[in-house]
Amino acid sequence: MVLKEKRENVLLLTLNRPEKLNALTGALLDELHQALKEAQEDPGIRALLLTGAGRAFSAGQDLGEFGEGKPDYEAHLRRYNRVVEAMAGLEKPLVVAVNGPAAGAGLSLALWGDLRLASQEATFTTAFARIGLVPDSGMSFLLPRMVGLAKAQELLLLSPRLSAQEAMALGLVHRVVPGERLMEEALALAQELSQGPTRAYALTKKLLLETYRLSLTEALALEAILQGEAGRTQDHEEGVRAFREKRTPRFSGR
Ligand code: LHQ
Repeated sequence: MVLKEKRENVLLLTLNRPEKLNALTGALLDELHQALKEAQEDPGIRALLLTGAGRAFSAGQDLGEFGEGKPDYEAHLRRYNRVVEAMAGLEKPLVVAVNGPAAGAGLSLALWGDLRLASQEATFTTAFARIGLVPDSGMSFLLPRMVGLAKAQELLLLSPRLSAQEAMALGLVHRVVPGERLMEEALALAQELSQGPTRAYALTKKLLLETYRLSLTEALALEAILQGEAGRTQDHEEGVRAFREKRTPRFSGR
């Protein structure tokens, strides 16, 4: 259900239920969580790329998973939440390639990518309100921060289906590329990131998340602590040496 393929220092993860538009089930989420955990622990992996198999990125929760029963969504969301925590806490850059429709929690997962590419055919919809639900998988946290409160209100209450171009104009994705070039471009980006200063990336990601809940004084203090940590990495040393020697740095991720 989740394909894993290592290409040099990049781990390519593919949501793989193409016949169901990669709709999310508990089992798929558990596999995704396991893959993220392994990637976090593997020093040989320095960037990740997440995409979907077939014509969709992900249609969100598989609405057929629970049959006619009355499921306990609060309990079910624990499986989503540990995936989201693993994505948000991932100490390596995550590129997401949105290859087709992304809806509901499928859109949430896409937004947790640090850099998000979309094919021209991709579409984006929050979907939750259409079926009488509230945003989840971190969307209530991330969306207003990405697009501002006013736009988040509109996207969450009306669930319009946005084109890739519209999503880019709002900042939901960073780049739109023709479908046939999506994976090539996304892999090139992930490969570039996999040769970067991995610790500095991890600490930057941490800062961008943490500062939301901090005062300016606290944010400045955290910057100083994490800069102290970045300053002690071999990659910082190499970066400065390469700058002096007017050459491209060779970062090791340490
Ligand atoms: C689907 C689905 C789907 C099953 C399309 N499931 N079959 C978390 C935890 C706890 C509780 C619940 O919620 C959550 C978080 C969530 O994610 S809630 C939101 C769940 N997702 C949705 O409501 C999205 C529903 N789907 C759509 O809006 C569209 O299908 C999208 C935009 C994904 C794709 O549109 P199209 O490309 O036009 O395809 P389609 O609508 O024709 O769908 C193709 C088939 O896929 C169709 O089946 P059929 O047998 O008629 O060919 C759909 O029923 C099926 N499908 N999404 N989530």
